[in-house]
Parts: sequence; structure tokens; C-alpha cells
Amino acid sequence: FDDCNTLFDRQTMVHLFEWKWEDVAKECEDFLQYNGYGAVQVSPPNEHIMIYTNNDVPWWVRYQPVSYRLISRSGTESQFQNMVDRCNKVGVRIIVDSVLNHMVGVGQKSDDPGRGSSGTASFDGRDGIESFPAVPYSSTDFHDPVCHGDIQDSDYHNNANNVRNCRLSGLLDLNHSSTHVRNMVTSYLTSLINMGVGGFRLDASKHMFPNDLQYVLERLPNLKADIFGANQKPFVVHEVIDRGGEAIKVNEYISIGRYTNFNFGAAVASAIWKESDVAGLSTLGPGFGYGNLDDHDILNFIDNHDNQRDDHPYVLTYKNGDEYRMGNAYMLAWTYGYTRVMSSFDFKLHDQGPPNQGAPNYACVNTRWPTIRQMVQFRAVCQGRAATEIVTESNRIAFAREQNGFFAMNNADSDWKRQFDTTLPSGSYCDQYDGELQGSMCTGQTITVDNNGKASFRIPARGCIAFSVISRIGGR
Ligand code: LM2
Repeated sequence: FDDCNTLFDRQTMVHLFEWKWEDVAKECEDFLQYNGYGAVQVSPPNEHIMIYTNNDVPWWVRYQPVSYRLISRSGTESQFQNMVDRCNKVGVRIIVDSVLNHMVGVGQKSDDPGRGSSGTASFDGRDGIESFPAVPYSSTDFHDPVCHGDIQDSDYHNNANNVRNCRLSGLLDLNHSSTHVRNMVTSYLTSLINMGVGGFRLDASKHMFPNDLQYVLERLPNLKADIFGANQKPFVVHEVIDRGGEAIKVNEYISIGRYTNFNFGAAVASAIWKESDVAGLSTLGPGFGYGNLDDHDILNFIDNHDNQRDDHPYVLTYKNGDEYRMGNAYMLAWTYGYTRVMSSFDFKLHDQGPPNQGAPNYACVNTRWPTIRQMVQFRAVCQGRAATEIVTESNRIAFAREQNGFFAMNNADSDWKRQFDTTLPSGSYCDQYDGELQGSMCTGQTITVDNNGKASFRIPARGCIAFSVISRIGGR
């Protein structure tokens, strides 16, 4: 389940958080396939609750399943299938965010005023009733006899069983040791595989027992051979937050997939905020610190949809502007792990839903970050190339990607000017961090590499530079 099943030179996943299926399909065709993206993580596609407050529907309704039918705010089953087909056709895989741990919050009912579901299923989440006829689940499919209440804060440190048996903020907790529940979630994931998806981000894996998940995952069919080749297992990344000090450890999950490495974004943020030194990022990899496991065990990212909404995020988010650009650029230039970038929507309030849920003619502000686009391409062309010629100074790091690329970050408050060994073929290169090559014109700094691969240039204070064989002026 570690294998991302993406094309060799497409080593980045993008989370198109809350995007509609029709828009994802267009994005695969018009943008992702040309820019080195291998996969899209999509929001949960199954039927979920609806809650209308002040003309808004919070983003988190997607994390309260009502059934496993494919009808959500993002679209219908046929729109989902159409997206999977169109993305696969251009070599971009679909990774489905799958909510298996729970159903709705206790008390939610389909006939409450202002409530309902994204489809037509009725449900009754009142304590003890717990009825979801469209799956079907009934009260005996939940963990109530083992734990009838919420996970307590202290459980995270000292009671692994409670974290897995009790309710996560009131969400009705499915019992995955039950044969019926296992069959229902297995058939849900199986149907997605048969539609052509490449894998899953399993929501709240920490809150499910690894052996129950293993039972389900081992019973899944192989991916569709006409798309992925013979005998390919789905990619699985477990959402497990473990930054140390937890009763539940990430190591419990790495034999059944990868895990979401929350320690990576934290290390990058602290370096860029100068709580540590970016020079130390030259060792960010297995063994760097707690939770940074082997390459094939992890998915790295700067921020995700949860921690970007924290009151005081411990990671960089789009609200950090240039610092976010630096963090993402380092992640994409560096050799560690499979990487995921975030494509979200601007928000003021934690619960705020996406902007496109009202009338069809919503005003959509498209703010793709040119640096991230360039750096995903950089990562693609540098795939398989080691980081060499690593240079560090106080608050500075630079490295080559073995004859294919060169990256430097200067987090100091003064310019960094010196000669580097780039390992690149001689020629003129265009900076992909602050500029880009458009035909034969470079919109940013031009770097001249001599016959020995050496180049002297300046990296602005609190800035980066990146160039590679695809930004060589006049071609490779
Ligand atoms: C996750 N990973 O393990 C998701 O990444 C995260 O976004 C989900 O929480 C969580 N697990 C459960 O799937 C979000 C959101 C919560 C929200 C839940 C359920 O962060 O705030 O909880 O989805 O929609 C909401 C209310 C909460 C209420 C709960 C149950 O915010 O106050 O608790 O519904 O009604 C009483």
C-alpha cells in the first residue's frame, strides 16, 4: 500500500479541497498533467449531512457520512466517474479521502430543520437509535457497548483503547471488528477501486484499530489493470497525527500503508520562523527527529485542511505569504518522501464552507501560486536524483539535484552571494522560484553555469532560487 501508483516523473499530489468533480476533471486536463502532478486527493465523495447556517454550509459536513452512496457537495456518482476517467486518461490518479471511522455527530437527524443530507437518504443519529438505512447500519454496528461517550483529552496520552472505541467529538463510532461493518466499508472501497481510483487517504486512522484496517485492506481487489498494470495494490495513506507523546504511534500503521507526517511541516515552519536554522533542513529525512520515518512510510506536506485552520497554526499556511512559498519550495526541491501540496479556499472563519456552494455563477478568484507550479515541475524533473553539493551557512542551505537541478534558500536578512557547484551542464538558466522561462525569455534572474558546472550568483535575503534542466535558456 506504500506505492503511489503515479507516473515516475509525477511525484507530487495536490489536495483539491472541496473542489467539484467537474472542476477537478478540468484541472487534470488543463493544468495538472502539464505541471508534474501525479495525483489529486479529493474530498469525501459519499453522501454527507447538510447544515445551513447564515447561508453557509461548513466544510466539515464532508466528515459526517450518511451513507456510502456517491452524492456529495462535489457532485453525483456519474460526475465522479467522469472525473476519474478523465484524470486517469491524462495520467493523474484520484486518491479518495475516505471516512470510515464514524457516521454523523450524535443527535443529527435528516428531518431536523436546516439539516438534511447531500442526497436523499434518511438517517437518525439520535443516541441509541443510530439508524442509517441506506448503508445499512443500525445501532448494533457502533461502539456504544464498549464506550458510550466522547474521547477525553487525556486519552490521547494514556488510553489507546478509548481513542479507538469512544466518539471523536460526538461522532457515532463504528465498530470495525464487526463482520457487517467490515463488509460495508470493504464494499465501499472496492466500488471506488472498480471505478478506477488509485488509492485512499483514510480519515482518522488513529481512531481505528490497525488490525481491523488490515483486515479490510487485504480484502480489496487490485487496481484496474488496464490503467495501473497487473497486480497493483491501492495506495493508502493513514491520517494519524503523532508528533510524539501519543498513546497511539505512527509505527502501528506503516505495515498497512504510509502515514501523514505532521512532523515535516512543523520542522520546516520552525526553521523558516528562525526558531531553528534552515541549515538543519539539510538532514530532514529519516531519523531527523520523532516521526520522520523512511521515505516509503510517509506523505509529507507543509499544511493540511485541519492545521491551516488552527487559531495559531504551528505550520506555514497561505496566510504566511512568502514564507509559505519558501516552505513549499524547499519541500518540493528536497528529496524526502512523497509530497502533497494544498489547494484550498481563502477563509476568515474556521467553519466557513467553500465559496462555490450557492448560485452557479459564483465569483471565483483563481490564485494559483506560480512558484509552486514551477517547483512541482522542478521536483518532477529531479525525480531519482540525489541531493549533492550541499552547502550550509547560518540560516542558509543550498544543494544540487545531481545534474538536473539546483536549489538554494537564504533565510538570513542579508543577500547571499557566492560561487556554487551546480552539477548542471554549462549554459544559462532561468530562476524558477521568482520567475520562469517563457519560450526563450526569462522573467527572473538568469544564472550562468560554466563548463565545470560552477556558477556565481546572489540569493536575495529571505528568498530562494531554483533552476533545473527544464529552465535552461535555449533548451536542454
Ligand atoms: C479528521 N481526521 O482524522 C479530519 O481531517 C477532520 O477534518 C475531521 O474533523 C475529523 N477527523 C473527523 O472526521 C472535522 C472538523 C470538526 C467537525 C468534524 C465532523 O474539524 O470540527 O466536527 O469534521 O464534521 C463538527 C463540529 C463539532 C461537533 C461534531 C459532531 O465542529 O463541534 O462535535 O461536528 O457533530 C460536537
